[in-house]
Amino acid sequence: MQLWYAPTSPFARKVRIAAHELGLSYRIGLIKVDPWTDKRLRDLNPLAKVPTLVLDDGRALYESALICEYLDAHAETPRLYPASGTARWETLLRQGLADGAAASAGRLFAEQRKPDAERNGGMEARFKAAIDAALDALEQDAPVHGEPLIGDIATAAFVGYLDFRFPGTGWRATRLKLSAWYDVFSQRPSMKATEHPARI
Ligand SMILES: N[C@@H](CCC(=O)N[C@@H](CS)C(=O)NCC(=O)O)C(=O)O
Repeated sequence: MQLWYAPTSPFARKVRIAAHELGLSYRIGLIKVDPWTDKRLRDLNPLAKVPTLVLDDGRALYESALICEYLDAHAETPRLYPASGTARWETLLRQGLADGAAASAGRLFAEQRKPDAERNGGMEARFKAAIDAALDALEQDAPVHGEPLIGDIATAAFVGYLDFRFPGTGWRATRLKLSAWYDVFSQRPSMKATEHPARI
């Protein structure tokens, strides 16, 4: 399998963390691309987004949530998704929340890089509100330590992306449980092996 990825993408990182946790990293070759400029990506994925996973038979899968579920289903011991019941819906909801917040963070970063005259203050405020409210919700129902589920991995990818793109924003001050959880989680080999590059 090949994972087309960008080192700055929280969604690609989520997939890489999941692959690592499932013991599947060794089966996945990494193809680094810039999704905005690499023309080959759209032939694999009409949306031209990373992550895109190319299977050994040439079929391509996209959307990080789907790729993670595919990897889990093909792991020796699937374990990122509880089979049924509340635990399943809770972790899927947490994944949805963290993915949505990561998308808002990505859009905020892109907005803030525009020349001042092109920036949209209203949209920036909306992205910030989504990020803040998501952090509050994750603090209210902070992840617990143990074998990580997909919601925990998505949360770590989101928080890691915040630290990467918006260092020093002080989100931790009012989210002590989430912060303490992340400090431990970020020491896992899966997190160390997938760190975002030095700020670019
Ligand atoms: N919902 C998608 C989001 C993927 C995504 O937005 N990836 C960004 C990089 S972080 C991308 O490839 N953007 C290029 C584009 O939007 O054209 C997922 O979970 O995989």
